Amino acid sequence: MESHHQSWDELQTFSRPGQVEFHRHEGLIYCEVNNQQCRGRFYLLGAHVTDFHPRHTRQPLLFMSEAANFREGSPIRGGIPICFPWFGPHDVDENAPAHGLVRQKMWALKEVKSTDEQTQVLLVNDTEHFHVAYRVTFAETLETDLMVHNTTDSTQRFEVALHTYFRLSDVNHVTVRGLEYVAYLDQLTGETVPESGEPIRFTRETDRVYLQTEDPIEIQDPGFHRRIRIEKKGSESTVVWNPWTTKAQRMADFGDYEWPSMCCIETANVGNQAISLEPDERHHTVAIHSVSS
Ligand code: TA6
Repeated sequence: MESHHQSWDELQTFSRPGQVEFHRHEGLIYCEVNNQQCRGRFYLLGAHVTDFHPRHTRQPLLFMSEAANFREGSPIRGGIPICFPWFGPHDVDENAPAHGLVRQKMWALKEVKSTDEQTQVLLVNDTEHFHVAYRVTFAETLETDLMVHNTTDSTQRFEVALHTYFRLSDVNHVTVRGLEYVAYLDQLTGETVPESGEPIRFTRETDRVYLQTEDPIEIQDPGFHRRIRIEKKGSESTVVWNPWTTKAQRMADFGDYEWPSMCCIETANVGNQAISLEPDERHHTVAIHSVSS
């Protein structure tokens, strides 16, 4: 797993005053994006999108914890962590970091394409078996496209999740639609739960991997008078998570009272839906996030 450390001067070659600007926060470099449609922000650490605020909605789309860490070797709590090349705990190495390696490493910024209407950035990294390229388009919608390329001469398997944290008025009042007819693996009990025919409402710690689903998801948030929509391509798993009270208290980089303000809807390929690539084969996992009132 490479960690790229681009120089400040090299990054400045991508900057455009008022549209693409680089700043430092707690020793980490981030890029602030502005265009007519939205404001956005991403860190080179983990190619981590931490802010997306379309101009037509009052609240930013993404949740960020006020207790988040900003240091290499530690994931940032909130925004869109990239879980790759495994999801959750490593299946054999208990000392390996949860959710893979890339969210704790520095990525390299390769391309910035900026117009008045949108800003598209390309960040890359390399692991032992894969070249990874992450294309993010900040516009009226936020499009995230993670391309994985098998750079070895043998078949390689990986899991992936774009682990998006959404900002909510109150998780007790939201409804999640699009998964009514999909079974899920309950990560808390290990049981597979059959389709319910009902939309999701959060009443306790919720940690579910919905299997075999490519359908769009919609979060209805009456408190913010908006609906968040997640459309996806190349993803057959959807993870739904809220830590609720006890787990929130156990997470040092998450405020004890922040859990009502968020939920994660993750565009993923995990477990039985992990991806196997032949030599030189590529796969894209795409999530398109939008907000409407
Ligand atoms: O996606 C849900 C989940 O796997 C939960 O089990 C919880 O651990 C969450 O991810 C956050 O994981 P992290 O390693 O970022 O604390």
